Amino acid sequence: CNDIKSVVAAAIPAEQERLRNIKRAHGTRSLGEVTVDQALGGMRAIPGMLWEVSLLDAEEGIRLRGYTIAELQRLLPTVNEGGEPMPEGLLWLLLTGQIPTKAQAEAVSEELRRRAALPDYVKRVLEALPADAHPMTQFAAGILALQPESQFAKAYEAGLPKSRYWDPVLEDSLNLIAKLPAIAATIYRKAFHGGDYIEPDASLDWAANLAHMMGFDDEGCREMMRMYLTIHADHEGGNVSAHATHLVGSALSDPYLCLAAGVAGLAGPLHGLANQEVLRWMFDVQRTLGAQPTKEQLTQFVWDTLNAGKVVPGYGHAVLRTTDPRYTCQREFALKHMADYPLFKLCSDLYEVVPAVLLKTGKVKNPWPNVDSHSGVLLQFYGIKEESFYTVLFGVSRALGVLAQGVWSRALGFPLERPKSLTMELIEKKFAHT
Ligand code: NMX
Ligand code: MLT
Repeated sequence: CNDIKSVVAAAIPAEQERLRNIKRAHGTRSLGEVTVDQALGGMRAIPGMLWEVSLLDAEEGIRLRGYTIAELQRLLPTVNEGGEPMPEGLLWLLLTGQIPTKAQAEAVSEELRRRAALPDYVKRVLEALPADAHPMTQFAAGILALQPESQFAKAYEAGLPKSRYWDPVLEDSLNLIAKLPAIAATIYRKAFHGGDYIEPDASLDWAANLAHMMGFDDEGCREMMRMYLTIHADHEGGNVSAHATHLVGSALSDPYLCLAAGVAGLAGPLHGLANQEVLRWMFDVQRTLGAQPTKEQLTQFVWDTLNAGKVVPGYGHAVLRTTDPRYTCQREFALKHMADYPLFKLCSDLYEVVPAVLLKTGKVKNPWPNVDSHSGVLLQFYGIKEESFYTVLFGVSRALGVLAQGVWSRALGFPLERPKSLTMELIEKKFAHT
């Protein structure tokens, strides 16, 4: 069957039964204790929610529905033989739990093309914003402006029973994912090409159409975009964008409201905006040290950044304790397609220099590069030069993971999320006599 909705519908009853069994058999068991340090320290490693579509291991990196990035590159359908995976195939996998056939991935492509048109009022909202508003502000506004389209919000108001929530949430999610390339491209063309918009091409897949509407029709750029939109899709549930989307969804806010919240979180410099920050920092390196800095000069530059009280963007991670496999995947792409590109050489040189410096600080838990450390190099190579736009591309991809999980959160009847907060006084009193 090539119809994604039917395949999801067929998978739901068994997963509901599985969750009931887990509750029945293990509901009262402990998943571990929570220390004061964890409560004060951003809740690191506290297991407090279910997230079915991906799982992160500190040493191995992300698995999406059980598959590593390298496995996905081998197993997901591609447009070109031996080429990069289609993000539509990943969406099928995230929603159904099964690796799709090429026909199934193409059916998702078709489904998204059918739903892709952007209402005129959304274009007008985007046009009303100042052209120099940050692209992430425009992206969040564009997503929010689409909210009147929500089928879930209408169905809920009309009294839809809880057992059917997942259906209009899936409809909303597919509609939203379908329209994100048009929102992103509208922002890009408005901000950087004076509002000279490009119509979608009905013969292209989701990622290639995004590149096309932005003004890039080179097949190399399309392949890069397919890879980029696949590898940024999900990073389990605790990262800021996923968690924000999930939290807002738990109040039964519709997918448009949820994704706008997630995207607002992605816009922070410690999260998705780091890809913009990396490029600016690398340009700063080039401006200060010239085109071919030595390793010694780079080392000093990293120390200068730290001594100025700033973070080295693109390095470190809240969970990972190794080089991010999404970094490695992009590095392999660069080695294949742009081995002699000077910015890639700088990126590689920094890989040799930064971890040792971060380790010497004695406080950074993970000195290795994350996904954002590399993505800008690829985008620059294909002519997408405006780094303030990079996080929008991250957001287009991240929608796949967080919205797919949103469908399952409703299908499995997840409750309102409402953890306990504390005050300093409460902690002081609790441990006063121990
Ligand atoms: N440069 C300088 N200092 C760092 C870095 C870095 N790249 N990474 C961690 N530290 C510091 C951190 O600020 C903290 O300092 P302090 O105690 O003075 O507050 C200390 O090292 C311990 O932090 P960790 O426990 O290692 O990291 P944490 O889990 O708190 O934060 C990040 C994780 C990702 C926020 C952090 O590594 C960072 O700020 N990295 C740079 C920004 C970045 O690349 N973000 C993108 C992450 C990926 N993404 O897309 O979201
Ligand atoms: C992500 O992709 O969300 C980032 O690597 C951040 C995280 O996992 O915390």
